Amino acid sequence: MSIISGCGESGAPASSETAAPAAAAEPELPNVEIDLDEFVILMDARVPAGPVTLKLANRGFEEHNLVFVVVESDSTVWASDGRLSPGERRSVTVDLSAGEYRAVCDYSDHEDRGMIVDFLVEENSE
Ligand SMILES: [Cu+2]
Repeated sequence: MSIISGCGESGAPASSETAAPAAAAEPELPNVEIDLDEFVILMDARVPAGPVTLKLANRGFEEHNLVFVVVESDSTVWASDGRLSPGERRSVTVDLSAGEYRAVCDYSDHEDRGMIVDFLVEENSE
């Protein structure tokens, strides 16, 4: 996230006008887009640690699900609520700690067909 300070405008130092909305309701979470298709999972290789909103989309013509597995322990930390129908979209909030993960569609033989991808969850260094 970039913080833009208007430089050289009025000479007055920009007071720390953060992006906090007037009503400090729910903070906007980073979006992580994940497309499911035959037979591939398309997503960024890096995901920020902490709460994020997964934007799931089944772009295929078969049903697909999604499971997150911690690579080191081979333990499932998150799974979609059942399968997504063809064309279905979902927004889901997850909270992942830093580490190496694997995203898998374990429906039918989809994993063997290629619906498996590793990704890294990392703390924001900013
Ligand atoms: Cu699948």
